[in-house]
Amino acid sequence: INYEHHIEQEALSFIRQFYEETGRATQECEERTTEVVAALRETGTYIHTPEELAYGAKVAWRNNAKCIGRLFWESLEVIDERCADTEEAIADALIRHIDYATNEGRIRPTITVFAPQNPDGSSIRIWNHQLIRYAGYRKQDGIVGDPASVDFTEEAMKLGWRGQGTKYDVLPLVIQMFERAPKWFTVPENCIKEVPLVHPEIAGFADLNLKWYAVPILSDMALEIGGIRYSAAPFNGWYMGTEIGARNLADSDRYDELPAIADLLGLDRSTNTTLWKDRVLLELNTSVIHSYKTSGVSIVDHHTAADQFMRFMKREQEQGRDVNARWSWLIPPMSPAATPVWHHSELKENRVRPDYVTQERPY
Ligand code: HEM
Ligand code: NRG
Repeated sequence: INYEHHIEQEALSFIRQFYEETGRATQECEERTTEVVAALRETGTYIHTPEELAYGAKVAWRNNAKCIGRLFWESLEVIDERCADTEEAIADALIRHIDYATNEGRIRPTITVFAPQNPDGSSIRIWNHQLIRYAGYRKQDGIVGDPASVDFTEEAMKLGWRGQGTKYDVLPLVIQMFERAPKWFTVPENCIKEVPLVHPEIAGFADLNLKWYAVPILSDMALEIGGIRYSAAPFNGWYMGTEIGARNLADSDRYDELPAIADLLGLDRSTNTTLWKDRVLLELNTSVIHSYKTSGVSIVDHHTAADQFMRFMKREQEQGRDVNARWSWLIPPMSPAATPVWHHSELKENRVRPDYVTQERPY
């Protein structure tokens, strides 16, 4: 297929959707359409207005098939940093994003959008998976820290970064502009909010010295709007407790903390039939929700998130829109059949735009 023709189709369908959904005049829509087509034919690209960009980023969230948190799509805060034109300016904007989104714990769903990919394919890339994430170091007898971060950690070290070597070293920001060499930047410690895990009833739980960071800020996906690819557009909401308690700290190929917690609780690990893993998961997830709440950091439990998702589906249907959904991602990893989402395995995923899409790893 003709690439430019493809962009033009995407652009026109987005402009039409924008004017229709936001109740703007058809006269304006026609003028804007003419302008976009002319820009595309002359330069191979076009520039979204700030209003188009903000609307596109919100609709991309509304459309994302894997996200259970979409009820709040209209409240996304969109920060336009398309003018940031050095690695330093981008790093500063990322640190402002972390500060603004963290908001002392009252997390604000936020996206910062940098300049899009050029027609020649060159682009800005943030190498981090999330702006805040823990390093993982391969050692003789296993991995220290987050095994999911081992490859990225090695890249950061090749660039000259050195961590302290703890289980919870926060990784640097790694920014690459176009074909230049990537540059790394340390995130100031006072911007990074973390939550030490305690348990509402089990006093010894705090001695496990478990913790997690407050805000998940995905930074490796592209935001696609109207044929334009924003290859650097980090976004965040708040955590659903199970992401931390049933996956990050629990998976045997992540922090693998279940056996240590079982021993603290005095559970019999010699047989599956004691359901020791299930009992540990319950206490660990109780601790995650309790600790975030008592630290004043926004978090949602999986039952409430599932209820919110059902309200989202109902509202979308009332608006006459299809809900794009990947059921296997929408069901939570704990007690999935105890949530209403379980009973909606008929949900379908389609190719829709705007959307957040995975992109090729830059390293
Ligand atoms: C995925 C919850 C906000 C876009 C997810 C997942 C959860 C979740 C539980 C599955 C993650 C996994 O299994 O690894 C929430 C909650 C939010 C929120 C509780 C609170 C407001 C947002 C926002 C955006 C967003 C603000 C974008 C503007 C996405 C995308 C994915 C996702 C693109 C798929 C990630 C991937 O492919 O790896 N969300 N989300 N979410 N969410 Fe949300
Ligand atoms: N499971 C990942 C984060 C994925 C996105 N989750 C969100 N997104 N809640 C983890 O770090 O555990 N969000 O934008 O809020």
